[in-house]
Amino acid sequence: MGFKSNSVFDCKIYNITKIKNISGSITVLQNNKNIPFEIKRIYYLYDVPSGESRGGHAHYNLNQYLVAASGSFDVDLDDGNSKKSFFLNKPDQALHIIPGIWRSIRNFSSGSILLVMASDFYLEEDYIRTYSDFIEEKK
Ligand code: T46
Repeated sequence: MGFKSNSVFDCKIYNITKIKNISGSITVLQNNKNIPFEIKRIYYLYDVPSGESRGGHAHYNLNQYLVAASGSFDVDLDDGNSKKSFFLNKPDQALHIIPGIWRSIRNFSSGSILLVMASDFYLEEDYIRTYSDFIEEKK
């Protein structure tokens, strides 16, 4: 496992326990318990206009859990060889994106919220923002 060899087939959706009762549901993520990396940053995307897409980059080192906290969207992953798409629409499911994967997120439903748990702080130097650079780096 590593930036160059990481594949879209290593990115998976994990089911997280939903604690449900008559007054609603709660889902919990805890470091060293049910997430395979230590969370250093949480951010969320919202107010995405209809037809807009996000992402369009890869990371050298970042691990992320993506959750549809509300609504739904499609996540397209590309490792330079293979592509795989995921549909997220459940707050008790998380998509793990490992380093070395190009991603685009599209088809945001109205009012949707994309919650991201990340393994590191915001570092612009961890981004590859040009697809041709990504393909070069994966060789
Ligand atoms: C990813 C997808 C799902 C910050 O200042 N701090 C942050 O932690 C983040 C995430 C962004 N920013 C700034 C940098 C840009 O000026 O917010 C602006 C938009 O960032 P970006 O174009 O990277 O946004 P997305 O939605 O395309 O990508 C983000 C994450 O950057 C990325 O890691 O996987 O969400």
